[in-house]
Amino acid sequence: MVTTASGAAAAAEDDGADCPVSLPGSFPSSAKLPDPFKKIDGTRITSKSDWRCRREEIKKLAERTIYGQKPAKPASVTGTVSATNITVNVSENGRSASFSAGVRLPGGTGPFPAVFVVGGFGADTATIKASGAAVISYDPLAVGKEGTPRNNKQGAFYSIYGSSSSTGLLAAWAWGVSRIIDVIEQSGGSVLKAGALGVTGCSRYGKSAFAIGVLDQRIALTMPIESGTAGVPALRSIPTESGSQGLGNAYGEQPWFGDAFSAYTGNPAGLPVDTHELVGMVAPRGLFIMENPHIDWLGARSGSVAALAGAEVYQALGAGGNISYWSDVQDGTHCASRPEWRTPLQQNIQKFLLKTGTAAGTFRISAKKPGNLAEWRDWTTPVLTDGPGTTTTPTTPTTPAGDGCTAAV
Ligand code: MCU
Repeated sequence: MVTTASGAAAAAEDDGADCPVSLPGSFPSSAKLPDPFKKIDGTRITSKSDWRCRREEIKKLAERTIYGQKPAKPASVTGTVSATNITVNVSENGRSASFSAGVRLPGGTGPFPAVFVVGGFGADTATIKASGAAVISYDPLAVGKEGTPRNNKQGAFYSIYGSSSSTGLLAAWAWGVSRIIDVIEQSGGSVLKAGALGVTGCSRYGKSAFAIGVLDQRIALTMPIESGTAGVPALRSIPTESGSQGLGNAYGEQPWFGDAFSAYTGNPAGLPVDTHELVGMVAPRGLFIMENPHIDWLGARSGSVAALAGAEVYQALGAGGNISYWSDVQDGTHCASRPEWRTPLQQNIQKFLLKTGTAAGTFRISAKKPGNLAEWRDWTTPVLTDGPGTTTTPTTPTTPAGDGCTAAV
């Protein structure tokens, strides 16, 4: 169980994969952000250990409505890790695909922690390496191409799961990183440390960095930069934020969202989840959200709404110090190199990857784009107990207490 204040990564990609979740055929509408602590059966969780299976509900809802399904580890994943390169070969159901990623090591002696840098721009790779972590350069476009119609998606993911898969690029890109982690785990750990992995990227690759951390609990530190619509910003808030990229616009620009999101582009109140719960899915692991308040298109106000609401999950789990949000920056350029983020970036790497630091997270919300959490929620944050929960799961009435959803913290 990972609901500890230390925020360590989990051993598994999806720690709650065994939780029983049955999704209803339709969802109640809510203009405000859904209560992250309220289960599909309508009861609220009472203990920290209940979060494991509540998180799984959120994951299934997010796959159903926002991302599309991210399949679990395929039957065969093989590959190699060297000081310069990682190769991945995947096969499933008679189909196979390969892709690779570049590695750059920092000075010193390994094995090293590492940060996946998605796409080639906007991430401060110099500070990452100077902090003592390796950089893994991940090209998501080899796993899921941009510029394709939704009925003819291309790339390694779609070679395996089919070009008409309804899974969007963000989940496909996240699947690619999960398979690289499988290879790192299998490599024996002489170059890179499997338990000390982070991810970052800017703009569309900030959306990607966020989805990667949300959908794989082996990521210890998630650092999306200026992610905009389909990234951190709350989907319900975006249509109320002037100048931000509309939901339908983002859905149409690239197949980032899953195909099922088309039902919600004009009706985000109908979504059974919102991005604050994706923030909650990262908890209690390290999360450092960076945003740019100078460009309206990037929806930084809606980003802070999601961060503030998601931080309530961190609080409830006793891990409030593991989330940071920073939009108070000078340079208005999209994906600029920013001096303001260097120290917190290094502190997050030290705390969650090197395990040498203990700096508490910070919220530095720009006065240009402040979100107002009170406007967006009608729920309060529970005081969760440390022990097993007191509620059972009505969908499995014959299952005794201690059914795996009530594991000790
Ligand atoms: C913020 O990410 C995107 C944005 O969603 C797009 O509308 C725009 O075309 O590109 C941004 C980006 O990826 O910039 C590099």
